Amino acid sequence: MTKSALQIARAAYQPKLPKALKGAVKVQEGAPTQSVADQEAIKALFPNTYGMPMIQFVEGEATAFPAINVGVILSGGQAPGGHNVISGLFDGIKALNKDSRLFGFILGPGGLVDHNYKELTSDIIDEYRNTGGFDIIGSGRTKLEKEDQFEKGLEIIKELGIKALVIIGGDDSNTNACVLAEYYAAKKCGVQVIGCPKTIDGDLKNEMIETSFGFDTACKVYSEVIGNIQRDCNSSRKYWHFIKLMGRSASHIALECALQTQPNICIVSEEVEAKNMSLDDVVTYIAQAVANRAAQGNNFGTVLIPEGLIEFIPAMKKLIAELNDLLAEGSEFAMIKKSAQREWVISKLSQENAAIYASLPEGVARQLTLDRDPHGNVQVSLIETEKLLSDMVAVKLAQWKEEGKFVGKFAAQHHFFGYEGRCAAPSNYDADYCYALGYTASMLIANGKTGYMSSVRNTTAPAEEWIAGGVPITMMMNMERRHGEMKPVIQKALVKLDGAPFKAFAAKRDEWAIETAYVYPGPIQYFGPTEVCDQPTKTLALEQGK
Ligand code: FBP
Repeated sequence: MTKSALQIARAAYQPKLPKALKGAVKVQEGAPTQSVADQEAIKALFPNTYGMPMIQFVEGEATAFPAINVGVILSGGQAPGGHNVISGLFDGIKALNKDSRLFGFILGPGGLVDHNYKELTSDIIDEYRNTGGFDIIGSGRTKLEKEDQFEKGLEIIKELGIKALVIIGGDDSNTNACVLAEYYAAKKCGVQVIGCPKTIDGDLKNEMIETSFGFDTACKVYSEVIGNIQRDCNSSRKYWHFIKLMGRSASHIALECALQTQPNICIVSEEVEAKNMSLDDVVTYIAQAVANRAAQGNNFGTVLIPEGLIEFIPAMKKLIAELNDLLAEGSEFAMIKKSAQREWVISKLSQENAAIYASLPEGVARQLTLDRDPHGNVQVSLIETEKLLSDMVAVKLAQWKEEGKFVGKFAAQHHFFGYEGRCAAPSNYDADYCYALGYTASMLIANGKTGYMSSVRNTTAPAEEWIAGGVPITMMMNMERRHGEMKPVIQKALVKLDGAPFKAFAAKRDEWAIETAYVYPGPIQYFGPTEVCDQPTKTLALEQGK
């Protein structure tokens, strides 16, 4: 494979490790834990993995470890740093015993069920160190939740002599990792399951998991491009750029990018929901900012829109919930001719939802009826919210123009940033964090743990001072309604409106809305001074009072 000079230099980068992981470790156990909510229900569902203590690794004395075989799975959407989790895991099990072996299951959890795997040897691992992407083994969204899947997995686990499985995924995948850990523990199969917190969306975090990996790099890539657009927009002064950013549910990415680039407008879905805003309220808010800038002669600007917005507008949320039932498996919708689908949907919805659905532009209405993902979620990345909002803003401004309330011009450009950031080469932060997460997973395995998520904390300090350990996954769970049933799931971390990142944004947004206060962060730097290369996200720094 031909490589660029940067790729060659980057391959040689040695990720930093917390001090405690640099030699032999020992386990320091904390107090027993309990789930964030619904303790009795979670305890009953996870009798073998509930209540385990928090774990921290401290320096210990070298002991001999037998060689172990480990399996690894990448689950869900790509996130920068996945390859470093795997290389950290590989180096960790090799440090314990050089004869340890690592097997990667191909294309996500489905690889375990279908017995599709490959051994990850040192020459393969070396090809992928510090690179973006999940292509070393591929990823997939198969949901591991049924007993027959667990049993099929067990067959190959036994055949390969695998002692532990590491599942690298988001909240849903780690929930499933915990269910699997419980199942194997209950059956006394002798197979451990460890999770690793992944997702660019940044919504798998809590007191013990500071951030999910990939969030840092993805936000830096998007912020670079938003900055470039802002410079373009400030140069030609003729467009409003509507920029949708990934983040299926939470608005962390949009908020972080706003903190990095200071756009004119950033919509935060969690606020829209809390204020019970309608679609028209959101449109009016944007149109007013456009009109205010136009009054100063500035017919240009930037609007950041979180991908999940549509589901947070209370009226739209109700509509989507009814659509989900209507389009559930086996519904007659699939049999209806494409041209008649809209009318069919309108005829089946409740009066209130039918009126909202009928008012939506054709494209968005169709996008809302597309297939759900395997977890039953609307695929919000396919909904062109940025176009929907700019079209509606244009209509409102035209109306205001007639009424003499708008004197400027309005021309829009649309962008969606998501896939371009998910496989970027990891920033130093993600390269180090991921490598440490993988290495920590190997130590959890060596110490016989199961049902734990690898945890690396204190990451706004130098890597030497990072704290590595494990968090029982049951500790992060609560009961939520999914597909009409109450299920144990890891609680999703949405943007907190009383949290420091949102407050920092809210304190400045009125100023950014009227002024041209753009910041142009530039590309991620991998080599150079620490203040340029090793900064965490603003979200994390603010959350940690830095
Ligand atoms: P994960 O939660 O699996 O990490 O994926 C998040 C995400 O990147 C979302 O931001 C986006 O909506 C979704 O994946 C897109 O999924 P797909 O890759 O299946 O199109």
